[in-house]
Amino acid sequence: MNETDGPTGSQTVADLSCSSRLLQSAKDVLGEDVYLFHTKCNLKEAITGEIWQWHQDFGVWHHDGLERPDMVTVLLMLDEATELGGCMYFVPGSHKNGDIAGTKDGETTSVALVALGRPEMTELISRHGEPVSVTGGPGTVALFHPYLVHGSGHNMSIHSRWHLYFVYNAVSNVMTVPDNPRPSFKAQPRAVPLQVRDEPTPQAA
Ligand SMILES: O=C(O)CCC(=O)C(=O)O
Repeated sequence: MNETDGPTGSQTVADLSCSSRLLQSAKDVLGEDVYLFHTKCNLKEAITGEIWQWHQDFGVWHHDGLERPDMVTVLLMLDEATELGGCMYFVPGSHKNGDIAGTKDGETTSVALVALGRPEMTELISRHGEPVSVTGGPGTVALFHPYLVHGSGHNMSIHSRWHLYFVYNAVSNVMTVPDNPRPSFKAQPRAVPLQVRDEPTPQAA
C-alpha cells in the first residue's frame, strides 16, 4: 500500500509511513534507520470478519531471508477496535521466547500461518499470564515485536474493524533473498532508509 505505483498503492499510507509519529517511533525502538518491509490493511468486516489464530510473525519473515528479528510492527486502528469486534490480543512478554514451533495452517485465515495450538498456548499463557486485548478508537497505535504471540477473534459486531500495519525493518538487517522469494510487496529486500516527512495538518474550513 505504501508503493504508490502499485495496484493497491495509497498516497495516504505512503505519507503516514513517513510521519514522525510512526516512523520516528520505529527508529527509536530499533535504534537505527529503518525501511518498510511491507504494509497491509486487514479489513475485518462487520459480522463476517474472521479469526487469526495465535501466531508469531517472524517465522515467515525468517524464511524470506531475514536473520534477525530487528523489526517492529506498527498497528494503526482505522476504526474502533473492540473485543466484540475482533480486536487483536497480545500475550505479554511472549516475544522473549524466540521462535516457538507451531503448525502450518493454510485454511483458517486468508493468509497461511504457522499457528500455535492448544499445548503451546496453554504452556505460554500459564507462564506469561492472560492475553491482553488491544482496543482503542480510530488513530490508536500499538507497536509490537515480531516474536510477540498474537491473534484475534471473529468480528461478531455490526461494525467493521479495519487496521493498517506498517512493518519496519532495521536497514542493517539485510535480507538474503531466497531461491523462491515472495513478491516484494510482502517481503521487500530494498533497504532504502526512510526519512521523516510530516505532512501539514489540514486546517478546518
Ligand atoms: O488483523 C488482525 O486481527 C490480525 C493480523 C495479524 O495477526 C497479522 O497480520 O499478523
